Amino acid sequence: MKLYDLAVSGNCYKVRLFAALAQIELELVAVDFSRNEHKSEAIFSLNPWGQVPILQDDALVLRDAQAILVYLAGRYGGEAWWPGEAHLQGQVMQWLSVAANEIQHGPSAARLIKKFGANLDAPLALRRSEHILGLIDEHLATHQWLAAGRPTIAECAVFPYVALAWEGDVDISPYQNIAAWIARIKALPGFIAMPGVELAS
Ligand SMILES: N[C@@H](CCC(=O)N[C@@H](CS)C(=O)NCC(=O)O)C(=O)O
Repeated sequence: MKLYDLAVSGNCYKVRLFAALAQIELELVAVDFSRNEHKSEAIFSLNPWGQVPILQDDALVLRDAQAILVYLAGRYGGEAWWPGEAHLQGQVMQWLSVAANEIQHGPSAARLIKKFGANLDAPLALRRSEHILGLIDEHLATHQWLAAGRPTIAECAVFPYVALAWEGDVDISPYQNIAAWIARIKALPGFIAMPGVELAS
């Protein structure tokens, strides 16, 4: 099973992290953004959006980190990561949507601006970051994990850009419940790092 991948991408890390935690073997295919490979015919033929991550599992090709997490967990990860009960699936989905929306337009956008020079609205990204981080922190004041009372793919979707927020000059030190949750995730067996996210010391 192939993952078309970029090492510094938080979206790709969502998938790499889940595969590591769930012990799912992936063949990483590095896509060289410095050579614009993500806009090559080869990539467009797999994903017309010209973005990574892309998962290729035999004849199946999937784009979007959240969709890939649902597929991998449902097909290979067992109920631990993607519960069978509809009400728990709904709870996990709430957080996958947060990862694709509020986090993408908050901490992820702030990082794109600061680290990669993206032409986006920096004050807006910072305001959005504070808003969503405040909400997550409030939720984690009464929950150990985001959904279902155990670590699920919701953690894999939300964790990367929260842990990488500092690279966008987003200060996460006021959020003590988030700090504790980050430590719990880093303590999970199989946890892996990425540039900007260290292993637990
Ligand atoms: N909705 C997608 C977004 C993927 C995405 O934005 N990927 C970035 C790398 S993190 C990318 O390939 N950007 C290149 C581009 O948009 O042209 C997901 O969640 O996977």
